[in-house]
Amino acid sequence: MNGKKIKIVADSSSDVTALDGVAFEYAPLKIITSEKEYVDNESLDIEEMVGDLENYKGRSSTSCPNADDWLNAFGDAERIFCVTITSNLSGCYNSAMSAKRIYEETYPDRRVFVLDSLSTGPEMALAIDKLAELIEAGESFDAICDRIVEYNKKTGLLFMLKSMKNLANNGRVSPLVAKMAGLLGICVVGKASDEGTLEPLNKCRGEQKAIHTILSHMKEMGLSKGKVKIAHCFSEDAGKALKELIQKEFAKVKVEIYRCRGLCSFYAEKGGLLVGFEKA
Ligand code: X90
Repeated sequence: MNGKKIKIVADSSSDVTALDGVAFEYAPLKIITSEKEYVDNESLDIEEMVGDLENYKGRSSTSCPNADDWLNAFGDAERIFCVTITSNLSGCYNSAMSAKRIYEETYPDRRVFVLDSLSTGPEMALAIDKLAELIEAGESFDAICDRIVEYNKKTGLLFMLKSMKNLANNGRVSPLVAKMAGLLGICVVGKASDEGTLEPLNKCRGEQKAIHTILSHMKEMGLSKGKVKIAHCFSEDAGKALKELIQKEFAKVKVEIYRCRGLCSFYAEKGGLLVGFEKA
């Protein structure tokens, strides 16, 4: 790819807004109520949005970028690696594939690869970091496509949720599952399934129990070294507690904590944690 303009592009559910060393652009999703439309970009005041939504009783939903939005994010890059939220819960992947077809037809010497992460948030962020690493190492376009597909199979996403109201209202989990999370003091721990759906695993009484449960799932799935990314929705303390637990047992694991941006905040809701990790 020597001399070619290379770019990584993702939808805003990855919570990544910029990268060092490699060109990056994101296509924002939108959070919509009858009163307001929130665009998930850097101008979004997430605290204000979460506060508004807490008091708002009407219907709320989200919408994914369309092909034009993706084309804007592609810009004029010649080699594009695009990462999307799971195609099983969102239209992002489909619209990115439409954009890829249009882009490659319009510019026959340019290429776009779209990775369906089958996940979201911090697991997408891990894939984005890996892409940047492979690009900086000077790997070829085709080699990077193969490597990122393999890498994505070796990463996982676990989560802890205190409310699943917005997920249920938008048909992303069954109302029955959402009911468990609605109970006072109950945290639902779950994972992104291999098919890219939301799979509840445990009902935990209290945050401490939930964090320990997340750690034991990570161990079962082969955590030992490598990277962990924790995205929290106003639950930094829980995130830090999990970070400490991990580092006490696995000194070699690098753990990063940050706040969810708009889309993940809407669905994870206050008190939610998303944990992306490398399995083995
Ligand atoms: O296209 C759209 O409108 C976006 C729909 C996204 C729906 C799901 C977002 C989930 C965000 C919640 C916990 C993690 C679940 C992971 C499942 C793969 C975060």
